Amino acid sequence: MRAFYYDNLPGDPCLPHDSGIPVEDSVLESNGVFLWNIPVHADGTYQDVLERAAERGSNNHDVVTVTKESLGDQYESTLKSFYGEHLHEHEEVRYILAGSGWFDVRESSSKCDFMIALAGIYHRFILDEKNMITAVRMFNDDPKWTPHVRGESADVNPYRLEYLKSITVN
Ligand code: KMT
Ligand code: NI
Repeated sequence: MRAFYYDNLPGDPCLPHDSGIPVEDSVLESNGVFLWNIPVHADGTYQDVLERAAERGSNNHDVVTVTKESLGDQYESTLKSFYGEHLHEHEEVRYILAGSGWFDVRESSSKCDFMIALAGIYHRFILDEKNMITAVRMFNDDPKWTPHVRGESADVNPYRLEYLKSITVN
């Protein structure tokens, strides 16, 4: 996984948009984004990833593949909802099994990358030029995917306010 500052230039959002300025892990962590690269076991399982997620309260997971073929009619709308900048009222916990894409806070995620982004962080996601990613999504009890799109109402969402408070250095 490579983390870098977005170049903010117009153009195809699937391209890297790499400003050339890396983001240190400590900066990501102080903003509530945690990254690891944890190999899949030879038999295809990833129990240690699920255990780490469980330590943070995710007791359940599913696997999603984002491609035109796998999503069919839902492809465009799914990508649109991922790419609109949003927050969730829960952590976004993802482990990449195959493919690649961009998480903005802009890390390039690829195989075996494991990411936790705290509740209340604005983020967006887009596929890269290869147009394919398979991710394990970890969650507590039932899946809750509701995106709260950046705006006046999400800006004062209690989870947003709590997140902002948690990253304020005293
Ligand atoms: C989200 O809510 O932003 C996502 O689930 C990103 C995509 S995981 C392939
Ligand atoms: Ni999200």
